[in-house]
Amino acid sequence: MGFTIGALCVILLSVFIVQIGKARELASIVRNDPAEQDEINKFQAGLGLLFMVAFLLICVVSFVYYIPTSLGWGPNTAASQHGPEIDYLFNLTLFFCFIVFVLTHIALFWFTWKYRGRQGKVGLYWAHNETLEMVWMIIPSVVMAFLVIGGLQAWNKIMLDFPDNEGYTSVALPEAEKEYIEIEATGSQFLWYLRYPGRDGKIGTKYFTQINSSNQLGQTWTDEKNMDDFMVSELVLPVNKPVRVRITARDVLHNFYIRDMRVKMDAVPGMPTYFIFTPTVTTDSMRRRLSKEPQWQVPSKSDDAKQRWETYQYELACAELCGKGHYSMRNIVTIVEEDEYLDWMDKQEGGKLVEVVDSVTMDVSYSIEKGSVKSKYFSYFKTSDEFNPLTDKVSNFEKVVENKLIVSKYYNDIKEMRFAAEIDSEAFNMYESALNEMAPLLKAARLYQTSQVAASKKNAAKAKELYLSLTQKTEPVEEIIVPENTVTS
Ligand SMILES: [Cu+2]
Repeated sequence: MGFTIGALCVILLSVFIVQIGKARELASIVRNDPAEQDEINKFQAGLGLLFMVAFLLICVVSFVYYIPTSLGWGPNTAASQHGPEIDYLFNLTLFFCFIVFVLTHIALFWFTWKYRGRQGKVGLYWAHNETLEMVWMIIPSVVMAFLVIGGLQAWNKIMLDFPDNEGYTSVALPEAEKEYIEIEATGSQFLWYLRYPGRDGKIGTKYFTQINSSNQLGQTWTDEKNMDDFMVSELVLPVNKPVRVRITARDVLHNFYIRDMRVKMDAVPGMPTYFIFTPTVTTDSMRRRLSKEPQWQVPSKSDDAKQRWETYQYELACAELCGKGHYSMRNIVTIVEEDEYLDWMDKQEGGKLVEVVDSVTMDVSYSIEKGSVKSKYFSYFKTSDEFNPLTDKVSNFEKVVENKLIVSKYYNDIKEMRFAAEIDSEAFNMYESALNEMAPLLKAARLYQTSQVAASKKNAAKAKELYLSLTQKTEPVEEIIVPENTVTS
């Protein structure tokens, strides 16, 4: 309301000044007084100078005012490895533009003041001036060359692709050099299809003729690489690991944009593009960074009980106006530590263990519940009566997942036992060291491939052995409370 009234006042005032000026001008023509005409010109040019000062001041003040929300300033520094370079280029461009902006505005209004109409003064006719033309061509071209070459160098560095033939490989979790995670984002009116490669680290092939209501990307089911690919609505990525996003579109132009990561690339139908970036700030650290800023210490719009910084999320948005539902193409991006990432991967892969008790020996063993794996491949064939071309591979895949779930079960059981034990007691330390021993087994179990069924089975057996040695050793100890669901044999 206040703003509307203010704006209205400004408009009325300007109309008033213009009308007064017009009336004076008309009066001077009627009176035919040249001196008065000079006075009017002086007044108008003076107003121009005043406007210039006010305008430049407003520009500077608004810039300072918006610093807390400007990219590359205040808390909004980039959260990816290449980001600071882009911020630097933006600021360098801003610096030169600011100088040109101020100088040209001063020149514009100063000239209207200095060369305002005066009686007896005639304008000078200047056909051209070579020195002047040289100056206004050479200075901008040097500055432009400097900016463009700097930008090109940064662009080439950022867009350096990972070639397959130089030992770069896409994996589920990069741990060595030349390893990266490849994910796929497909723009579609009006949502993003986000696909992860699963434990094999390879995105399966797709072909547009295969697209139907239950196969939105057109994945080809004869390709083994598709078996573990899963689709998500929220991007979760581990911190400090290189990510290559394969960007495609199903219908019209879209744009894959993660502001905080300084990632922006068109999604073009029929022409895959890509962007490589390494997130360097987890969502949690970003929130902590924002918590120090006064404008983030206010109640959150999405959750009254929380402060604004507590609900901050990185966001993937479509940055190409692609139709009337364009605004809905936004997904949350969460950057987490490696452990959390692996836990999340487990949830996406799915799978459920069922307990099997041998009726003779009463031995307990575990196996996977058929159809509990959650990848796109499994959910597709769960509801479709199409022939599954990879039936034998499917059972191997389920075996590998089963072995992981077994290791994971033992790991979590020991964790619970440690939780129940008194901190720093003998039992606690024993569980602690068992967990340390178990951790690499769990990690390996998460990354075994279909071709490594035997290895994954051995791995699970090792975990079982470790678990049994522990429970058998601790059973007689009285003060240990064994949780109800712990299985002993
Ligand atoms: Cu779009």
